Amino acid sequence: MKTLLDRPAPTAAADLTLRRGAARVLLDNWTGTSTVPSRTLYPHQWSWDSAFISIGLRHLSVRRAQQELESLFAAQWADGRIPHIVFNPALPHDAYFPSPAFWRSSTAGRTAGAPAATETSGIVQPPVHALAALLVHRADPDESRRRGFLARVHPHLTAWHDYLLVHRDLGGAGLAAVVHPWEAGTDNSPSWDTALTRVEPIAPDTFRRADLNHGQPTDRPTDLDYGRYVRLATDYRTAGYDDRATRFAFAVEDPCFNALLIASEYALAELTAELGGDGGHHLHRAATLTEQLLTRLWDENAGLFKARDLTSGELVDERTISGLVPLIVPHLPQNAVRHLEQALRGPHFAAPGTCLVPSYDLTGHAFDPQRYWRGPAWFNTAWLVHHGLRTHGLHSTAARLREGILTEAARSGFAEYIDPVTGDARGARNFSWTAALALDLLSSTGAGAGLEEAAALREAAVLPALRTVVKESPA
Ligand code: 9WN
Repeated sequence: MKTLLDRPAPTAAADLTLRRGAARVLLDNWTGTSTVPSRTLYPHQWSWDSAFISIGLRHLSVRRAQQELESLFAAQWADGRIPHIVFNPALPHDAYFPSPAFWRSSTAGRTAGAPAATETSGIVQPPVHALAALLVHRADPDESRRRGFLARVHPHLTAWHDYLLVHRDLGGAGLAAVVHPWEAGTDNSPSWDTALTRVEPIAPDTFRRADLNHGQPTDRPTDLDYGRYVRLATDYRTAGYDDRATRFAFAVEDPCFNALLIASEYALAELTAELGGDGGHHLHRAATLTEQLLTRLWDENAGLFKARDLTSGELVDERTISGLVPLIVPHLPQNAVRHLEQALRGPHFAAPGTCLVPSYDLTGHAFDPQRYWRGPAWFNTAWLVHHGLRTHGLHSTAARLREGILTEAARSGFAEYIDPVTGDARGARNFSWTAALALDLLSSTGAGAGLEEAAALREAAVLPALRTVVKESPA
């Protein structure tokens, strides 16, 4: 079993190889308008994937990073929701399940404002988008201003946040609720197990999973999980994806989702100010959300955040990565920051064989190092924790995590996730956000790359060559 001390010190040559490999994944997974998470397992456009991808892509082509976000926003519903999948009409219907024929967004979602000419899912994913837009802007503010990027994305981002804060405040306290495990992004987390027992699964012979054509059954959710996922989505569709009309069998306030909303509200305040407006409204919302996050989801005894099940009204008694991601919230009380850093170093999350953060408590009753979101370590959540550690000035822990992310991205072939104990690659390979976020960390010392870092990067020898491959056309 490897430890951090066994790792060779990173060399410039190793970094260059990794940078090239990451860029290659992003180039290969580009469809012409956006990037698929994986050519095999996830062949359409996913919402929070595109946000993470744009954060890496900005180092390769700012224009392409802008397009990544804008192609997603083009599929936004009139009620403000940004769908979790935008389907590529050129692919056969059985390329992914649930397919457009299942969601039927353009017909079943018409009243809720689904686009008429694009097929999408009807649910959402965590709101990383404003944060991503800010980072894309910062990569080259002159180019961003010249192309009017912020002015175009700003209305989409405000409508998106308004949707979450108005339609999804199902608990009535101001936090946004998720109504399907896929909305949390941590789909198969043990945090959802109890809530899902209340959901009557649809019989497995009534639908055909596509994920098992490409993924190992031991890495993926079970048929019973799928039966429940399909039931929840079917019920939402039957109610026209109307948040007021649906009787949600699953409704949860998730700390990761809401922490990302807070970070994105801060980003939106900055974007608003950059456009000459007053960002005060967004700062106020971020502060109120932070207060509610602490009041409703902080567990002082456990020293981390937990999800709140809105049906039982109780906190879900599981320690998951979602409870650590709120480190990205800028104005957390010092006590919470201290507890979260301790949790990262303690027995529940300090993985013995890798430096990434497991998705679930290593000592937890449901821990499974292979099955997705029930133990494996993911690169996007590690990047978010890294961002949070830097936000709070915890630079040495952040540096350790950064090295872990880069080492494991290289070793795993840009895997979707890894076994936190052995470091073995799991899920898809050549996975876009793994490549994008590795590229981001290679390209900057932190998530909020400043101007100097972006400029230094543009001069780096490898990127002009890669730009030729990208073949940017003049705007
Ligand atoms: C369902 C695309 C997505 C990620 C999610 C991850 C997984 C989909 C699936 O893949 O979910 O949305 O089919 O399992 O859990 O976080 O966005 O990469």
